[in-house]
Amino acid sequence: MKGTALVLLTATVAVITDVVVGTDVCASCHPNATCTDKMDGTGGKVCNCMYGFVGNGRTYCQDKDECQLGRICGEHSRCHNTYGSYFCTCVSGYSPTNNLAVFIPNDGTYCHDVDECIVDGVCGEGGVCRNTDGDFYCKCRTGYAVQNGSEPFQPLTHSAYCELVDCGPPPSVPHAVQIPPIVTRCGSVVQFACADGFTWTSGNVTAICGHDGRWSVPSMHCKGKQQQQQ
Ligand SMILES: *[C@@H]1O[C@H](CO)[C@@H](O)[C@H](O)[C@H]1NC(C)=O
Ligand SMILES: *[C@@H]1O[C@H](CO)[C@@H](O)[C@H](O)[C@H]1NC(C)=O
Ligand SMILES: *[C@@H]1O[C@H](CO)[C@@H](O)[C@H](O)[C@H]1NC(C)=O
Ligand SMILES: [Ca+2]
Repeated sequence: MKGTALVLLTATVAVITDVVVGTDVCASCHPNATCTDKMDGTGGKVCNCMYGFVGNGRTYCQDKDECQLGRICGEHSRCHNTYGSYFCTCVSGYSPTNNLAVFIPNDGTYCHDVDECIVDGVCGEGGVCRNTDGDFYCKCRTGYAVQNGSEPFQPLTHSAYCELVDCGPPPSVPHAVQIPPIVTRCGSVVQFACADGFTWTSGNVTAICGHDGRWSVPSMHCKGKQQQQQ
């Protein structure tokens, strides 16, 4: 009660001083306050703390912590209070729509998702990028297999990567030869033929390089021609 009475008394004195001394009021303003016309039509002046400060305009104008006013920076953001002002940044995976590192939301800037897939090769060779809200992930395109991890993976935090599936040298088939061209990548087909002096009797003459990096073994049989003549 004592405190309230003192404030009321101070306020009353202040009003009287304004009217009597006039422009001297401005001389009493705090360094971080501005002197403005009173809105009550008395022709008096009043000290108001500047933007970013709160106080009585005379004996104190202290920093206003804008970050305490709720989520003024908007979604996916962080608020940073500074002396007399504040600024906003975006959390990881988001960036300000003004394309700068920091922003103040009064110009309509807000935090929006970063499309990480715009950067070429973010998923490495053979990787396919998919953007998500606040993040992204990678998968391996056909013909590539994930190594050192599993799909989907995040190349910045996982050590997984895509590697070209290559089956290596095709399998050898008894009494048969491979017909060039020999391509050993995933999905490649290699044709076989019976070697000189042998003839095909049954089975499949192709080997296919599978997604698992292994060749299918041709089921063909080649029989010696002399054997047949017997
Ligand atoms: C006024 O504000 C500035 C920052 O804008 C600050 O550096 C300065 O110390 C303040 N003055 C006083 C007297 O509080
Ligand atoms: C595989 O992953 C481990 C960690 O999980 C990492 O230390 C290693 O370097 C990775 N290997 C390759 C070839 O990237
Ligand atoms: C041989 O086998 C592959 C699958 O391994 C198949 O796609 C192909 O049609 C087969 N060829 C014949 C002639 O049966
Ligand atoms: Ca994203």
